[in-house]
Amino acid sequence: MTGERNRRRGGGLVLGAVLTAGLLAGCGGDGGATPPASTTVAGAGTVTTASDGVQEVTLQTQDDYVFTPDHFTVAPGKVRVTVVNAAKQLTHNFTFPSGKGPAPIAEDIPLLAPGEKRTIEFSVEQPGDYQFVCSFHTQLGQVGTMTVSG
Ligand SMILES: [Cu+2]
Repeated sequence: MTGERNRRRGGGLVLGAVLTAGLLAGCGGDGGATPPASTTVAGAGTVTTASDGVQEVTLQTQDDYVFTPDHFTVAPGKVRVTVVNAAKQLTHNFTFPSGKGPAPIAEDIPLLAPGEKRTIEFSVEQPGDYQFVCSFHTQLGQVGTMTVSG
């Protein structure tokens, strides 16, 4: 059981290394690739209230396995989350796994290709910590937390 999980995780890391090697090999004589982090969306993770009263926040993901930021806090009510995939290579998604928060959140982004951005809107009432993940890369640590304040 544990061995199988370790093997799968190892496979993911090897794949990541191959992709990285491919990127490095492909950059030729142009002086090197631009690090993905330099494309961070301005204001990522800052929760603002839109003119329609809905709380808004933008998260980013890229060719590593993280959400930037991986934590944000909202008040109970309507929330609009936009996820920007700044990756050149990796397709991600965004979902709240069932049982990982005080109440279920059914809204998700099933597929987010490189260069895409998508927005979902949902309501939360129950205070607490809601885990969100990219289900493709959960085992590589692509997880985060939305806190609903009390
Ligand atoms: Cu992912």
